[in-house]
Amino acid sequence: MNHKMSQELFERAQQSIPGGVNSPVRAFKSVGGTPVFISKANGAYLYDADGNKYIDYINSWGPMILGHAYKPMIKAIAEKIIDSTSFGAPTELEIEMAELIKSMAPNIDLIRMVSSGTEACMSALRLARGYTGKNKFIKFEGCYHGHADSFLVKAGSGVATFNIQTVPGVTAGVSADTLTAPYNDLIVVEKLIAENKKQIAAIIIEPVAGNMGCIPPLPGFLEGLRKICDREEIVFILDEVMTGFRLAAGGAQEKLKVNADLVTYGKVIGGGMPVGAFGGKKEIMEHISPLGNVYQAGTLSGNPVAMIAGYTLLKTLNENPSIYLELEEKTNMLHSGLNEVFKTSGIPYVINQVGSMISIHFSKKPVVDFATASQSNIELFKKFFHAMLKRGVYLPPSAFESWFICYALTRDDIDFAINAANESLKEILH
Ligand code: HOZ
Repeated sequence: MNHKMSQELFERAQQSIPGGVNSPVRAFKSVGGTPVFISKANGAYLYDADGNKYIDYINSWGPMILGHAYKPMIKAIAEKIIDSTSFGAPTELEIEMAELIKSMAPNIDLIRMVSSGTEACMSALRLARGYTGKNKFIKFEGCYHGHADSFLVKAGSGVATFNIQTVPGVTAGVSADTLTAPYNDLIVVEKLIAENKKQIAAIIIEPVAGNMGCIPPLPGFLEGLRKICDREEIVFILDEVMTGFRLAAGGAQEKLKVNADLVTYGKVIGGGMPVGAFGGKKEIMEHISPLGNVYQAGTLSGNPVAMIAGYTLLKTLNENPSIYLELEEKTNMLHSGLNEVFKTSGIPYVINQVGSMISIHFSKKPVVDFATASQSNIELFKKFFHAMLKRGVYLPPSAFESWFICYALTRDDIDFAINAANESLKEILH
């Protein structure tokens, strides 16, 4: 596969963009080599600047649930954009969007649109603090809730990928209010609560972790957190930036039967446009400005082009529940195919999957938290990543990211990836 144009573009990009990219993980720094520069995508396929075709197992880190350039969405955007790209004033479409989300997801009485998952989580945390009058919060090691200062403690995604222990620029004062526990560990959570009695405003969690590879919650874990939050008057925030509308129409809340006080959404609700949202119980949400004094705002919030993109995607998902069955079926097929291939290789591996989120860790032990994810063989992952890429399978360029399956993926595409994995392993083990 020729990557001449991507190499030239990467050289050029580095002259004017830090590290040549606008978000760190995509730089390929942790896997080595040159990032492929994408020129277009359609359905399950990506095309790079050199004309190479890939089957996409990232899907823009989640939002392309139906695949790229979903035709009704593109048409709706084209029709909407004629009427201007932004008003900074309310529109009827925002109400329709809010009503649609409320009809799909549980526990959303009120919802506020923002422009990214980072903004959504940052605002939800501020709201939890404003509502409870408490400052500290608990997050889980290896979970990533965007790049607001408070969340960059023991964070997953790029922070884990680049093994950044302390993020310069985040003050010790801010970090002191961020308490961390291992994912799936209720005992440590109880300990933190006992040590910080009546000081904890919120517990925030990815209900299925997707920023240290894919890590499912163990049975009883989310339910345990819910009980603790009720007992201690702590706001339970589910970060559904990845899982929302992906695992089910009602996201992880529906799929895993867990109730949140506040929920954050991101890229999915914009169909890949820059959108985020936070919503939840009226009693808490009515503290947000202009109803209450917890201030939060944005000119691009509820942007009409972003709204029509997200609305079209969510409406399709809402009206076609069979999409979720098929997404899961396809992911199960990939899972069992990869299992067969890896089983015979003798390489220690763990495949974690929930619905259409899946990942492989090269590990002997079950991967249940950040410590076990970090103990996996990262060198092997790098080799596997490049061997797959050169065969036309585009995986996340980090062992600390989930793969996302899209509906446009055909059974042939899945077979292709399984065969590519087989050949890749042979190459690596040669
Ligand atoms: N942090 C993002 C996924 N967890 C990756 C962002 C990107 O490079 O687009």
